[in-house]
Amino acid sequence: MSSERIAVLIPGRIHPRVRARLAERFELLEIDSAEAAEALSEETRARVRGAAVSGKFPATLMEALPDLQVIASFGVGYDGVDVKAAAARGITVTNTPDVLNDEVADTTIALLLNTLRRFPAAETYLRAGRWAEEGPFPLSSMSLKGRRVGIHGLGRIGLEIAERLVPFKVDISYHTRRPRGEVSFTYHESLVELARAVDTLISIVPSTPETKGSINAEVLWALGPEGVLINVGRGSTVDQPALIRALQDGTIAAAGLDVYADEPQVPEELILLDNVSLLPHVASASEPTRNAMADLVVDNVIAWFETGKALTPVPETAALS
Ligand code: NAP
Ligand code: 8YV
Repeated sequence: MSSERIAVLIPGRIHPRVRARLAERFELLEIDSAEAAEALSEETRARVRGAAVSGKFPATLMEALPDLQVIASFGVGYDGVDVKAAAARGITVTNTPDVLNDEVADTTIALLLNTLRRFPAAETYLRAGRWAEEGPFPLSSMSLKGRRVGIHGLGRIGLEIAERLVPFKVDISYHTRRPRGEVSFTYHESLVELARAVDTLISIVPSTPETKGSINAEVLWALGPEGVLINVGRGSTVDQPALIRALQDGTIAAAGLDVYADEPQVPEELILLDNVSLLPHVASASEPTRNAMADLVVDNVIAWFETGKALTPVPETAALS
């Protein structure tokens, strides 16, 4: 195929399957990070026509690669890529939607149950020998039974989460900017209205200027003292200091988090709380799902150079494909 000598850049770390599969067909160039473009000569940078990235791809790197046509981003969320700059330069950006929906939805249910029923703490108790020495682990004060669950973001993953919750016989409602016509779940026009109506808020929205800090003190207050927040979307959508205060002073009861404001940093105040369940951004992190994501990254690059069309371009650059 004609793509054999096309130069594709990987800035920073990426899933090994992306590197291995790209190396079979393309000239692979690697730099330590998106800020290290000067490690390549001007002549080499001028040859780069594709890129695959997990994380940051700033406008400065696009400027350093004058012939760049496509950036294939690993993950469904692509907030690390400056898509506005890419669209302005005519560069197509792709992401990895759908292939991770089931894994992320499954993890969300697990995190919800862990938060309510404190299973990780119960296991730690057993492993420390305390069951035999001190007797049964304390009863959990919370249960999933009878909860009113609100989903913030009923997109590809949010819908999978909602459908998994149906057999748990909980009441389900949601907030998005526009109601999803085809579902029977109750729609709320604002996030704060949703929070007021439920006692369990699951957030699975992208990181955008609009969602930044949207789960704030007012929303947490509306969720109330029985309230539980589960965040599997992005850490930026939560006002993290406000959440820590709300967990410390009983404004809400508990939180289950997979994502944080400044990953991989997790504030000590959160780690010290026993009414939180914390995961290190692992919602999609099984080998089969990460392999499927890696394949979609590579298949997008191949499709672009073979057909001039990407498989899963992000909406902001879809018109270029
Ligand atoms: P999606 O299909 O695009 O769904 C996004 C949902 O959010 C839509 O329902 C959208 O509805 C809603 N939304 C967007 N902006 C909103 C706003 N300002 N206010 C209220 N609702 C808003 O995306 P997805 O595939 O489900 O993924 C969602 C996000 O989950 C990703 O972008 C990523 O950040 C995160 N994620 C995290 C992990 C993890 O490992 N923890 C894994 C996968 C994904 P409207 O457009 O109608 O508002
Ligand atoms: C990945 C994610 O962990 O798809 C996403 O948006 O947050 C996760 O599936 C991440 O993108 C890979 O670093």
